[in-house]
Amino acid sequence: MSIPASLQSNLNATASQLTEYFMHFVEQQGIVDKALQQALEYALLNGGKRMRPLLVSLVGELLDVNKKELIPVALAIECIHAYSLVHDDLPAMDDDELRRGNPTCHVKFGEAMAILAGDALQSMAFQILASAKLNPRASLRQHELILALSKAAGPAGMVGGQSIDLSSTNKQISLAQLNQLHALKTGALLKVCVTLPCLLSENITTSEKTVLQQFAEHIGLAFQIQDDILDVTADTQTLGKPQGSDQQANKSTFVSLLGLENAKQELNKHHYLAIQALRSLAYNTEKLETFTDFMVTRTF
Ligand code: GRG
Repeated sequence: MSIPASLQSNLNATASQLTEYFMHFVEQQGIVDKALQQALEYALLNGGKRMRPLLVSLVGELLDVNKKELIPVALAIECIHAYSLVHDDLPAMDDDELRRGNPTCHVKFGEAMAILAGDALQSMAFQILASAKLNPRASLRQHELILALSKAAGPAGMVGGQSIDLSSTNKQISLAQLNQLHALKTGALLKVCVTLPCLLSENITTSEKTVLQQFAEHIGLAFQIQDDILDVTADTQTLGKPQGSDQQANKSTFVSLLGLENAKQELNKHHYLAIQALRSLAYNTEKLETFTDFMVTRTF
């Protein structure tokens, strides 16, 4: 299943501007160790659906944020996402050999270099946000952008979720605990894709921001549930990772906890609530609704 036609031009524009900004940024750094440069470029540029940058672009468009301001924001988030995947694939974590149908970063460049590439991508994310040339009004919010991303990525966000995930391996956990784990591990970064464009918007009200964040929480959980469903239903070629890999690692998933049918119900619930949140807003949310439908029905 490919991206819906109505989102294709947003995705194409965002993806190409992101690559251009990234390449220019990397060039400016004057990285001495070319092996490190190759590894971090591989992690960021070697495929990926660019769902987070697309979400930033769609929320920005909804709120009439200048497109130029959104690119560094989208790139900073994608750098955090790419670093998290590189570290998640390491032998000490999920020990995966394939990512996006290609060798994982540590398989291609060695474990130590993959750790460093992840570290570099993480610091680059904040450097990109801190050095972004925003318009005078938006630049007043620059520290808030950095603060929100650091919270979402850090111990009370994505890293915290990953840590709970690792410590709950081989343990029975409740649905509430699984929801909390994924709200942090996968959800925090998706939520910040909404929070950052809201910070750049000049007109958004507090209640509209709350509704958009609720929308993001539901798509975050729906995205993870669909990932768990795909893990048991899709073939290896499609996902680029071994089928049932989370089950093999003895991790609780929505499917292992609820069964396939109830996991699908849970997915439908979050899908419905995400759409309801959007429809309660006085904006044209058609594209974000299409994005939501795609996130929950994706097959890759
Ligand atoms: C190592 C600090 C640290 C955190 C890792 C997000 C994460 C935390 C690990 C990823 C594990 C995983 C596969 C979760 C399932 C949902 C998910 C985030 C899938 C990957 O995101 P996509 O599908 O990836 O957007 P692409 O390749 O399209 O960029």
